[in-house]
Amino acid sequence: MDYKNFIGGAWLATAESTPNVNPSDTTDILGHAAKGTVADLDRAIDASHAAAPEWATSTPQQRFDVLDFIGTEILARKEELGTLLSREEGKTLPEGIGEAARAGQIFKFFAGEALRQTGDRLDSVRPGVEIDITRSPVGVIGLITPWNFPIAIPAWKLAPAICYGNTVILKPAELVPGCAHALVEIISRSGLPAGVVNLVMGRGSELGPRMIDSDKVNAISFTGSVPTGRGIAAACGANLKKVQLEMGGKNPMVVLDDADLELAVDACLNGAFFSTGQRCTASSRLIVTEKIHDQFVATLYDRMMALKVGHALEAGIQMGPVVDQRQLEQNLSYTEIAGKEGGKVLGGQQLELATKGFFMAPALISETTNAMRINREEVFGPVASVVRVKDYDEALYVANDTEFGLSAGICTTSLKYAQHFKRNAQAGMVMVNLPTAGVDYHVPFGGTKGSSFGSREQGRYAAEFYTTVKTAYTLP
Ligand code: UN1
Repeated sequence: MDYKNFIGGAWLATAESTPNVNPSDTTDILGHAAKGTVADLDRAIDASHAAAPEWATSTPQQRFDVLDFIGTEILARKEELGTLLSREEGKTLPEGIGEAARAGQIFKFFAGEALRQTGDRLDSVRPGVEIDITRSPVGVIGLITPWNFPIAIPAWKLAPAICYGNTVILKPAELVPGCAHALVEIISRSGLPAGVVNLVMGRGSELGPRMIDSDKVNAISFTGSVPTGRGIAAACGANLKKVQLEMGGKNPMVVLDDADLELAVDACLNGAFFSTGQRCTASSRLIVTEKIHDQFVATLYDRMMALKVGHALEAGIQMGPVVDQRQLEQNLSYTEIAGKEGGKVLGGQQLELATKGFFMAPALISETTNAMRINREEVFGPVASVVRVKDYDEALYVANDTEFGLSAGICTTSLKYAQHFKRNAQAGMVMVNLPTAGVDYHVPFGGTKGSSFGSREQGRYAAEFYTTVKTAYTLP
């Protein structure tokens, strides 16, 4: 399969291409993806720019129809799209299908939102003058998406962009061209005018800066690493370009003595290792109070070792491979560093299975302190560490002692501690007796501190980024 770029309503091949490798079996090449050049991107920017005035004045009905068409087709094809996703990215098939369904639901949500746009009308402080406050589209938006949620994250940027009348250029991660291509192929048949959605695959380091420098691009929404995000924020700041960043996490999960042990172990198992730990919302720091600590670590270790790791498309597999060789090496190097720093490393070895893929056992690192690198830096793999603490107060302190602030969880049966944690955890999302990862599609998503920058994604709050506010005064 050749994945072409989609520019101004036409599918265009490029001179060079990149192979799309299955991380569960590196002999399985799904296809070859276009490697767009700066000239291709410029063409896509021009197409978006040209399409912007027409789409900005489209009716709520037109927007509903397009978004509803896309959502309906994704949901009808969720098994097929989920299979493609799992084959390309490596999350297990149930996870892949679940993510495809989530993408469909996101489009359905924003289809409804297109019909529910409201504004405010106020009286002026001046006699007889009326004020109305409305939201207008931002214009042309560059969307830069990561490999770990190859259909849901493009969906949660594309759907609001379309809903609020913008045009876009989607630049997906090079590791996952198949999902982006499949999604844009559906969009291409949805009735959207040519140029509203453009797909340009290629090198982020080449295309990203051009997108940010172009004065025809009005805003950038990015999900990815902190260093890249910082660079984008600085460049957008210099160009006075609206920017929204979702970056890393080092998400704490606090387990108190009074927690329901089974529930806490389930939440940590899910939060730390599902999707191979490749979620910015993963629970990577398990902060456990003294009395429950040993039993918690022993139970979680048993459950972790029982997880079936293997080919993402094989039935019964609970954890798929790591996405690629570079990420695998990073994970293994972090477990090694944690061991050298004095952590007790359980699991975490590379695995040789029937197919040649990037497999590793999940890793639990106990006896760590929050000062160790393993607790300061994001690994982005199936690696969780445990910090033993005295009591709730120390747990909260350790939970907040990080430069990140995406998601924070607590397992407790105490209403008092749950309530206090909800109020005082420095994170954009707080989970009580639930995994830190795995979020709903109809509510805001985002963090504080180094994890996010700009306004929230998803739910109605997405309007903040994808629109600009206009205040109009009238003397009738
Ligand atoms: C989830 O936990 O359900 O890159 C979503 C990420 C996040 C999405 C997490 N932007 O992992």
